[in-house]
Amino acid sequence: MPFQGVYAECGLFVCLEGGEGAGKSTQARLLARRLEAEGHEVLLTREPGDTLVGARVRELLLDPATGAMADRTEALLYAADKAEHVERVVLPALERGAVVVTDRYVDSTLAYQGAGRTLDRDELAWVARWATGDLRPHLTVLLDLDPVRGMGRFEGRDRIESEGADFHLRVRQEFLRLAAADPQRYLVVDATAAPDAVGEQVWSRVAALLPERAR
Ligand code: Z5A
Repeated sequence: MPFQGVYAECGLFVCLEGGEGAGKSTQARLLARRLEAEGHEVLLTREPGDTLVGARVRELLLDPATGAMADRTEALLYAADKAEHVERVVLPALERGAVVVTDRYVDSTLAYQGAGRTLDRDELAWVARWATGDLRPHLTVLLDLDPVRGMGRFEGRDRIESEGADFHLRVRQEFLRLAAADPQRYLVVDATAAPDAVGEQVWSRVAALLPERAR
């Protein structure tokens, strides 16, 4: 069954995507602060792990102690986290008219489990769409950064960060491919710029969506 994409009728759903160290959490916080200062109700959230079930799934997925896991198991665990996240956190906030800012969403699955693990793109998209009821962000901000540079921004490696350079290059290319396929729903930002400069670009695009979506 093909999915068409569901866009919430109230609230505004914004997603930040990108590789490791691209600055997603930094930008999500900056955006949330600015939205709150403008008087909007904001829900700042992330995948995986922002529900009780999701927190346990996150531990399984990212703890190096988990060791090897079949690629399909990994994909299904991320999908389970998404199902819980959308139903319990994202949708209720959108229904209240809030602005939901999520640090990662479905594109991360297409990039990491699809391009990274080389699972079939269409099958994976189907699973992720099914898990989320095909709820799509009004805007996805892709913070684009060379993975070598991103990795250099922090210490310590989880299960996925420990993958090789080729894996992370494929992930970057898939994010860029997804953004290029739907420019109206994406903003691609060069994440080598200073955080405030990146934040300004994000803000000008999000602000343009606010009057129609979440006032
Ligand atoms: N994953 C998946 O495979 N499939 C899925 O469906 C989903 C996720 C949803 C989650 O990891 C992992 O799960 C992730 C993808 C996978 N794995 N990998 N690899 P996570 O939640 O632990 O972390 P992350 O999402 O990868 O984010 P991160 O690596 O922690 O980085 P970030 O949020 O993009 O960056 P940050 O924390 O804002 O900044 C990192 C550092 O850079 C920090 O010191 C900042 O001060 C600095 N920074 C930030 N912005 C800048 C700029 N502009 N210039 C210079 N320095 C900066």
